[in-house]
Amino acid sequence: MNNYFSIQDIDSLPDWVDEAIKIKKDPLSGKNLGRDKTIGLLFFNPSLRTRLSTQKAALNLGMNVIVMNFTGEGWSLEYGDGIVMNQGNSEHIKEAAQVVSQYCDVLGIRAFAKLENREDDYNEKVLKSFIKHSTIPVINMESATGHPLQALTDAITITENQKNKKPKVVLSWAPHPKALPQAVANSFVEMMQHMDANFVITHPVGFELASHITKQVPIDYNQKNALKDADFVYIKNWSSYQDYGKTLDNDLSWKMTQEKMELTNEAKFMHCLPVRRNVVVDDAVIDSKNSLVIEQANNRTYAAQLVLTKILEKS
Ligand code: SN0
Repeated sequence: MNNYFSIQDIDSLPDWVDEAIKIKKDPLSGKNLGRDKTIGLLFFNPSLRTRLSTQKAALNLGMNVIVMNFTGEGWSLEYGDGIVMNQGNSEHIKEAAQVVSQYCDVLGIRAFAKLENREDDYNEKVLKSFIKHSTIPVINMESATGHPLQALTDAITITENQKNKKPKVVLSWAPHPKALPQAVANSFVEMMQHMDANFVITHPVGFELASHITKQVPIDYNQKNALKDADFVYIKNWSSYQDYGKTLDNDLSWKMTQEKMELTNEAKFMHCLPVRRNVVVDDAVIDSKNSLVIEQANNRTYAAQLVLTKILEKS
């Protein structure tokens, strides 16, 4: 595998999940694979889990890690071709990507959606430019439209916790004080289409995700109806795709409560974190025995380690 840009880069999901679970049982089994190799992690946005779990994964493989927060510390980058650079941006992606490629063997990039212009975000300017101009493999650590490391983590976590062969999985929108990207929801939706699951999305009217991502997945605008008999409930806020980047009416009645969880088949509660307690989900739910959020965060290391293993084995 050259790059891990989206979940389409996974050639066989069942094999990948099995391999990640094996790595989890013996995380130091590949401790020489990355010896004398360096991973560079570039962040254009904040991070806790992605940053530390990817570092941890690299360390488990014997790699060296260098991390840079680009916003405020790196030169502001220009991406346009043939631009006269007499405005604010100091450095072109062409040089930046080639220079970083000389210092590192693998590159991780986080660059969230700006939520200003849908076409710009969905063209994945930042990630695709790094992939185009780097000479080393690039890993998506949440781009404008996807978070494939999180989705791989979620596939691992569901597999580990499922009690029946074809679980019912519900992705439910939740309210949030800020406009958030669609990235986590997009990759989760794509991932569930590759799993043997009875998958339903529920959200208020106006929060439809891109149809090229949701495809045939059923959408139920009635949250309580969707939650019936669910085995896994994945909660996530996203801003509108149609009215791009807007939060519309931000209906607080969509918060996940214990009362709603009682409609489910004792469902496991999932969220990628960070989460706004008592806005997105009540304390009673996230603190319950059915909450998988801490386990999910733990699995981030093994998802990243698997991706790095695949890249190192190829290079
Ligand atoms: C990001 C998102 O894409 O939704 C990252 C999730 C892994 N989440 C946020 O930006 C939350 C910020 C907040 O203030 O709650």
